[in-house]
Amino acid sequence: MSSDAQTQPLDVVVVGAGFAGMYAIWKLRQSGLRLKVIEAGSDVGGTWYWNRYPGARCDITSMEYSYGFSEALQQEWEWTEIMAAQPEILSYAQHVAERFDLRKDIDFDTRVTGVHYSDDTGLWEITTDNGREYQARFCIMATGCLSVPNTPVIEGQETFAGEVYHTGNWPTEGVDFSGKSVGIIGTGSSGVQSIPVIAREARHLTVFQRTPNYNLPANNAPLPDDYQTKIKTNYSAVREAQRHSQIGVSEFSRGLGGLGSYPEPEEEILRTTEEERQRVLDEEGFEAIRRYNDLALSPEANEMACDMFREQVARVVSDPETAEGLMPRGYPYGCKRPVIDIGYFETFNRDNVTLVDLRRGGIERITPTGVETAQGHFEFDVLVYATGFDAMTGALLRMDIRGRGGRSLAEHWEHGPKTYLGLQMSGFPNLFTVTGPGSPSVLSNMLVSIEQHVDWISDCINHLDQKGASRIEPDPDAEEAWVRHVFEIADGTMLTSESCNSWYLGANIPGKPRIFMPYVAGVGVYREICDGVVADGYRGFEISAG
Ligand code: NA7
Repeated sequence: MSSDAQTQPLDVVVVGAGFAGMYAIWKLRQSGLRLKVIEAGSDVGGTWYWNRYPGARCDITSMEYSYGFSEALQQEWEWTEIMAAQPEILSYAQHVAERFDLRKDIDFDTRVTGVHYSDDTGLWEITTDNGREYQARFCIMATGCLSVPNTPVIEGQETFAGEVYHTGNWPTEGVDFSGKSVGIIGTGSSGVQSIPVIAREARHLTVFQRTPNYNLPANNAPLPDDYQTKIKTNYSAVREAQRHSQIGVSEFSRGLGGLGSYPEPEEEILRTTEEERQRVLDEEGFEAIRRYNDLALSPEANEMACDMFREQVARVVSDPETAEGLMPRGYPYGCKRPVIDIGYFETFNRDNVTLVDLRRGGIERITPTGVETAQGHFEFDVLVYATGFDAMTGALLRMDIRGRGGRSLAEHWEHGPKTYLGLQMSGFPNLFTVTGPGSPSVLSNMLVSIEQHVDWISDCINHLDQKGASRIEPDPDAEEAWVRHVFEIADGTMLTSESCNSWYLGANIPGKPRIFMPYVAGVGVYREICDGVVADGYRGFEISAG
């Protein structure tokens, strides 16, 4: 039992000191709550603490992917690029921790193992891997959506004799690839960002690709002065616009680059001629694919745009076989989170880069010296897994979370995650999830969704305390109805397309229920729903004393 907890239970335990946990400290302190944040890493930053792989970068403009809770903070911090790279985002997190003296409320190097609700005391009992224990009235899971790296089980992987890394758990001291040959498995965002950088450093790079992506160019650049001035002059309007937008990015960044800032598509591809499409490809290259507005609803339109994309790959990549290998096929553009890249396709024109298109014969085993595929054996000194995450539910399910009557979250989520508003689960009183499944979460600018959730949770705790109530949890019917609603509005869109194996669906993890997890209606609509629930006296929640 932590010394604090022995004498008196805490008001709140927060698990995780990424952007969500950090903001929770600032916010809950305003109400004078006694809290502790428990963090497995040695410092703040969450995703940006662990994902230090070369080339790691945000895919949303940093002026918008940043906290909006403090006018002084947003005025004083200077971003250097449109979309900041990982070191700069981590420095920002560290600056915030110092500026608001957050670290004094965080226990670092401590991984939570058990989170059990006591029916007797009505408190949450939290156990950790270093023996520290905590008790609290409320528990907030700020555990991140992409925080449990997925390393696929491949025969023989333990026999590999060289160095092994995972992009999602990169060594703090970095990795020196110079003079080494490297094999990388995975071409999602992490692979696509790191491959050009590793290729420049390593003697040779072999890329094992199972599914190519419809990547878009990042268009990153040093932060334009006039853009910075425009945002800083209008920051409160920018933040307000974010809160009522689709993905949490305001129109102030329109046209700049990054997710959510692309200009509105205005043309229907189905109305264009082959000649026009060729001209657009000449002018816009890979970006041509995002000028059309009929791709989401018409499979025919989508396929036409995909044809343009494939043609552009053939234009950029000199070797025809490699170009063919890099062409995505058989699933629509837009069903996965778009991957944005800096010089990815051009990298395959380098003499020291080899593409292994696993669609022509998959990985059979890992050997002491490389990877055996149906196409032959490939040797290298260093193996990098860029194989993604057990997204959205992974971090919660790897802790032993037990609610009323000792019922585990794993049981509650046996057939997929069930939440009310992505904020709470029935049977788990006073346990909250930040950006949990069933909320816009990974479909949005996370900073905007994090602030909304933490504000909502903080208001909820204050409401209970003011009423003299001690417990809140969702009504099972409200939870069921919300799960159905989340499913219904995603159903029929490309996001749930049969041919799409995205991590939004849990399809990247063998055995994980195939359920579309985030809420697609947008952060503005979702915020209104959450506020409406509160205005209706916490409709769908059961609040009780005792
Ligand atoms: P992703 O997007 O899940 O990508 C993982 C990649 O690893 C993807 O190309 C997978 O191929 C590949 N993969 C996974 N398992 C295997 C095996 N067994 N063999 C070969 N290839 C495999 O994760 P990222 O880390 O790149 O990005 C996650 C998010 O982080 C991203 O969307 C941004 O929001 C930031 P597949 O496509 O499954 O065929």
